[in-house]
Amino acid sequence: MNAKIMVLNGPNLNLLGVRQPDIYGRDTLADIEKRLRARAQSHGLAIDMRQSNHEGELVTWIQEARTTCAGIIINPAAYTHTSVAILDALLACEFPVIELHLSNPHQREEFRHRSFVTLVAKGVIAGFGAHGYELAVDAMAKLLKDQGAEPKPEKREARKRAAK
Ligand code: CA2
Repeated sequence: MNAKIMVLNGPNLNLLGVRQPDIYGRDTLADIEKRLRARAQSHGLAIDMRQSNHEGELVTWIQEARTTCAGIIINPAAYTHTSVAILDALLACEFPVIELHLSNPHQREEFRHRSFVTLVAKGVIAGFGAHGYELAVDAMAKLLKDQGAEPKPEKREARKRAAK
């Protein structure tokens, strides 16, 4: 079976394509998922894409991914800036985490400049709109390929950063 990547989307991202197209674009989450599935397949990967408006549900899905997936791509939306619970769940994962944003939070209000998830993310993709999802799956495919060649101690480093 193909390795599976969990693609998680946080609160209000179910409104994509419906409101605020100037910031978040015109694609719906379903449009994005369709393109992402094809892109993942081209790398020999499967995706499991989900969206929730609830922090606890996202935490439960991250825990589920620990045993079913090879990596997580996550757009935590507003929880990026607030959620220690999501950070802790990701810290318990042994696989690569990629943080993703449609907009570039660093060009926006100051409260969006801090990300808890960044402490555990291998990398961050931000500001490329819906195309960022495909960039993230390309990056994940490369990470997993490289990881197959040489296992990395990256989680230990992330835990050290989070403990500071
Ligand atoms: O740029 C991103 O992807 C964000 O994660 C989006 C979050 C925001 O809180 C982060 O700072 C950056 C907001 C998602 C809200 O999505 C909507 C989509 C369409 C209409 C309204 C909200």
